[in-house]
Amino acid sequence: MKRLVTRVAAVHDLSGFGRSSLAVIIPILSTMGIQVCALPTAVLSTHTGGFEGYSFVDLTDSMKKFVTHWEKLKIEFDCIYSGFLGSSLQIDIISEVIDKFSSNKPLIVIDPVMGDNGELYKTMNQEMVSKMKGFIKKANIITPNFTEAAYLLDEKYNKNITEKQIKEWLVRLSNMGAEIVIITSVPDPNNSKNTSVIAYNRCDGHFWKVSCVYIPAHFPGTGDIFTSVIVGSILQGDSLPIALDRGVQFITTAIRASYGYEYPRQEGVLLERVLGSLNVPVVSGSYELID
Ligand code: PXL
Repeated sequence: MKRLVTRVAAVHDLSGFGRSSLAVIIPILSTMGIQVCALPTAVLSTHTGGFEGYSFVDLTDSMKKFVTHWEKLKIEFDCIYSGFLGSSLQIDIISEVIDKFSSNKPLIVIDPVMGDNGELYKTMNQEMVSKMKGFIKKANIITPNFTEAAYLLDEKYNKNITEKQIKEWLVRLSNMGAEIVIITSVPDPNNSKNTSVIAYNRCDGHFWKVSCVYIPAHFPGTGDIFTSVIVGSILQGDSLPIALDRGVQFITTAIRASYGYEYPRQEGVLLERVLGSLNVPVVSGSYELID
């Protein structure tokens, strides 16, 4: 029987407070008309970006049982989307999930969440980095930020990177497996305040760039928000440059709706105020082809 609604298996943590991971992925994809089936990797009281003394429950053992049940139910997914992992052991479990649920060829999206601003997150380590290098082979699309791209390639985090070098990084990352590589938070060597999202599609050899307007605030969870919009957009049938545009536009809208207010940044962007804009038709694109 044909499914009525596109379905995604979302393999991420659930952080109770602070808007990141499943707390943003579920509302974004639901708003985009996509069913989210959560396979939680860990449950935390808050995300780890800026809160002290958080409680962390690793769900590595439970994940196997969840997957066994899903197999018995013969659930099919149109996409398997993974992000923040509770332990490097979970990479083996998710690799198995991908193999077991691959008969209908779901889109595999891996966001190799490991760090930001040149550093690894508190719960990550070098073992995670080396296992992640193997794990991304399984993906059709990967969405590392600039820091994660550097770790995956054993390159230095150097903000003076040229467009030629970043294209080389994209091709090298794609040669590790995924047809589409999207690097976020790429520094602009001509303007230290600006960043861009740069992507490569190995199938047609095109490179795409979307420049991001500088907004003087950093909010955790924005990587999860961006990749969720990319996943939703591609599953709705958008082209890669349109998906990139929608991701950047949404994150910009969300940050603009938030940064004028005085509140602790670690609570994340005021997602609830902007979710509705996901259903506004895309009017004009700002993407560039940079072949
Ligand atoms: O947004 C990435 C992310 C996801 N999950 C947890 C995190 C972070 C980033 O800090 O701490 C638990």
